[in-house]
Amino acid sequence: MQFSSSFLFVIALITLPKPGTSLKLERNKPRLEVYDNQCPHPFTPVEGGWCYFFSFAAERHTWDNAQLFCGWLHPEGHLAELETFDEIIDITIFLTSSSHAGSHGWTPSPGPWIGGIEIRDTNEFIWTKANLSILQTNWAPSQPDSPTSGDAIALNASSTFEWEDLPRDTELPFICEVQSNAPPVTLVCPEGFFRLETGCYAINAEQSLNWNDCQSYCASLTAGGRLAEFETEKENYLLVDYLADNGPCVYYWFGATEKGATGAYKWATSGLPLTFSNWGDGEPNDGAAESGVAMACGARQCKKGAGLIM
Ligand SMILES: [Ca+2]
Ligand SMILES: [Ca+2]
Ligand SMILES: [Ca+2]
Repeated sequence: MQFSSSFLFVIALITLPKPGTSLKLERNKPRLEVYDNQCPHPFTPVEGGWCYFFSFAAERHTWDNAQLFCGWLHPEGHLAELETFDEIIDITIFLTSSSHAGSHGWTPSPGPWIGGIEIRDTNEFIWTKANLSILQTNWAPSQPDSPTSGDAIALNASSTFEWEDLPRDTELPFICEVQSNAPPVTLVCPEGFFRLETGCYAINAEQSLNWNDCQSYCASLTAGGRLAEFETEKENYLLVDYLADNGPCVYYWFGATEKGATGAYKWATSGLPLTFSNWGDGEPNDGAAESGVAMACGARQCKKGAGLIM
């Protein structure tokens, strides 16, 4: 079976090794510099487009009171929710490279609180404001381990800000968050890439390559290049709309792949399960192992792409 196949990809893994943390501190997108008026007072702008408030030790609260405090600081304020790999990386790099832990009286740990809580006593956690399951984590070894129901997540300022779960009535410092004010500053993409709100991408509709060869080709174009992995549903639809308006109507490989012949799909480089999907009717339907996933532009749907592997 011969399809005209194409691919798209995102760029730039910048590796920042941090010995002693279980989180591999690497970035998969260029980092947004701090910009003027990024954050409302008294929030601190952090590279990556984030706005946080870092409490001092005198402001120690239970998790619930810390959440209230964040709401008093700003109508949209809430305990920090680190929903994406990028956000975890950005805040962890910021905290480990600044003197916050000492100057804010956060050590000895535990603390500060962030905005994740446990569902009953299941060891499953959600971001409360976003009401999202927490899939991308940075737990310290052996965590979560608290037997209390409805525990919450604290960073450990004494050990590179890895996460631990603690009873919510523990009084700790905390980190609040608000959305940044301004539109993102210009993200400079490598030559040949175009920019969308969610990153730098390129498409190649000229060559027919199988999924593995596309992945290799992406890596050859720029440091960290890879088939696109959609961290959010928004990223998926931004690319779908872009392709509908700008790309030829072909199948486009992206960075989801099957592990074995299980029908379970993950993002290839992060290893995270897909948190949303947009399968076409009857998909996925390929019985082969390690199938890649492609988008069919006309239907604006994902199609399992074994037919593209030649
Ligand atoms: Ca956040
Ligand atoms: Ca628990
Ligand atoms: Ca714990």
